[in-house]
Amino acid sequence: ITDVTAPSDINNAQEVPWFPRHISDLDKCQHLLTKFDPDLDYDHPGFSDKTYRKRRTEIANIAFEYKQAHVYANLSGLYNTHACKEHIRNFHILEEEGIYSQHNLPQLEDVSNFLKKRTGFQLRPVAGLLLPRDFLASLAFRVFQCTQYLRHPSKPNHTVEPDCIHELLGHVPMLTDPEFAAFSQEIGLASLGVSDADIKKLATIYWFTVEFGICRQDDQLKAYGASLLSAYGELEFALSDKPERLPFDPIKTALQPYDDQSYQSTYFIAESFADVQEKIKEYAKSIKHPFELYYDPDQEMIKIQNIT
Ligand code: HBI
Ligand code: FE
Repeated sequence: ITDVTAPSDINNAQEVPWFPRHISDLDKCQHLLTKFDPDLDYDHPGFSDKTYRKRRTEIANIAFEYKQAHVYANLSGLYNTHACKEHIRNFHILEEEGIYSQHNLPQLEDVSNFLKKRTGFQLRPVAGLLLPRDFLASLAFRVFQCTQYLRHPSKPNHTVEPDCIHELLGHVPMLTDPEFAAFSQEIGLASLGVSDADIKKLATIYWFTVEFGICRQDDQLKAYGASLLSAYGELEFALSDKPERLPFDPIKTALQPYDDQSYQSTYFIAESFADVQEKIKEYAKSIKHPFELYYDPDQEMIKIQNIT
């Protein structure tokens, strides 16, 4: 298979939204959603807190260390009973290798190097919540856009926007699992060049799997979603008998409305990551793509296979 198509041909040929072709194009995938920005969102818990907002732009880690340790201890105490085995295993490895500990906020580069060796995923710093299209496109390259600030200390157990506790405790241990990494990239690849309506559906699938997914393991329900694994209260709630739980089915899941301000009322159950990956692959085939594409990891480039 050869990559016969110049990017300009693609954009001229039909109405295809721009998408990144080379890993360096992710420089152009940095459009922030302003919705939860503490400088712009009146409801943000840090909106009227000038000191907090200054810190957010300066990314001063040192002052946060105590709070970080508190959240770390609370959450990691729940993992043995509430997290899926892949998360538990990889979290241990991160601690054993000295990358994670309760009293030390790791450097992005150290975590990224660790991940890259394990599954080829790498972290890249991002200033806040990205547009779903940009965020999903990164996953196609096995790049995870990682925030570097911490949640406001007045609300240590929950945050509506991503913060580095969410990324490091929730996402990174899961991206260390090969099957999970493959399924994350699958969602990313499925998102390239598709319509806004299809992006919305894929973002919803991402929401109910990578963020809020629950899976069955040894006849028990365990969390694998990063938003559950980084939110002390919701992790317990999600596995209790209170919320509604449905089997993961991409066609139905993609249409499920959700609330991004508080606990979910519905969660979707996966039989395994391999199963989710297969179902997403299948689902991706039903999305209208202008051409087939795949990722070439050697050149860090998306290759187009044909244009119909
Ligand atoms: N942006 N920085 C960042 N981190 C995320 O985890 C994230 C995002 N934008 C959108 C998003 N997650 C998802 O919830 C989906 O909309 C893709
Ligand atoms: Fe997330």
